[in-house]
Amino acid sequence: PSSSSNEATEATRKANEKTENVRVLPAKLGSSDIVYTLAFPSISTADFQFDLEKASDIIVEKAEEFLPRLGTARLVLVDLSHGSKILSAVKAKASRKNIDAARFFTFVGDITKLHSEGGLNYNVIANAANWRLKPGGGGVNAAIFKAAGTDLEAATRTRANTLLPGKAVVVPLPSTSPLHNAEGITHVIHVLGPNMNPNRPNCLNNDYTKGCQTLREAYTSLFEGFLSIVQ
Ligand code: AR6
Repeated sequence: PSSSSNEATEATRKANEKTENVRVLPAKLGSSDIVYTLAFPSISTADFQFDLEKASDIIVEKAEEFLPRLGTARLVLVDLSHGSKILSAVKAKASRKNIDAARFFTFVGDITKLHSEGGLNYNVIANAANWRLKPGGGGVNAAIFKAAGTDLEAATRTRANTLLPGKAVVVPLPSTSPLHNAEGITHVIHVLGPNMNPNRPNCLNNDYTKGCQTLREAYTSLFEGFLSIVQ
């Protein structure tokens, strides 16, 4: 890497340390002990237009519920910018509830480059998918499929062709994928969240009773999937 990209990496790492209070643990404690780390985006809150306050409550509630079952494994909520409203809201609510900040924290960066550019050791990522589990479409889905290459499309197809709202599917990432090589990612968990955008399929027309229920189910499916990898 050029010296300018090294500087960028250092700057990103420092920015994360400063504004996001990240405590990055080594991924390897001993020769075989890995600190399993799931990096996940906020499901449904951008293209699917889900309310941020309600989503942040659900993320914190579900993280609190699953942490005791996850041993030393970590849950990391990721977004692209330091101005992210969902990261601020989750961070504030998690700290009010005294949740262990070494095992559940927020991190700023592109979810496909958190190791190479942010210095975070992670091995599993969640994708805010579409119901057809297709690449493209913008947002984090487009970024993950692009970075993972065709390996992810093929591996996804062997597991599922479609996904229902509230469900998740765990896809082992072949070691030939650039995401496996460059970032150390071994699994992608596709999650389909509730949709409040009238221009997307299955819009819930502002029905937040159903929407919150489906978002809770989505995080339950995601964290159960992560748990199955950790165990
Ligand atoms: N790294 C980290 N976070 C990201 C990245 C990235 N590269 N890109 C976006 N985010 P969205 P949704 C954040 O819209 O609302 C797709 O087209 C973003 O800021 O990706 O569940 C699918 O095909 C936000 O906080 O997902 C579906 O059709 C979060 O990721 C639909 O959008 C989720 O934003 C799903 O919509």
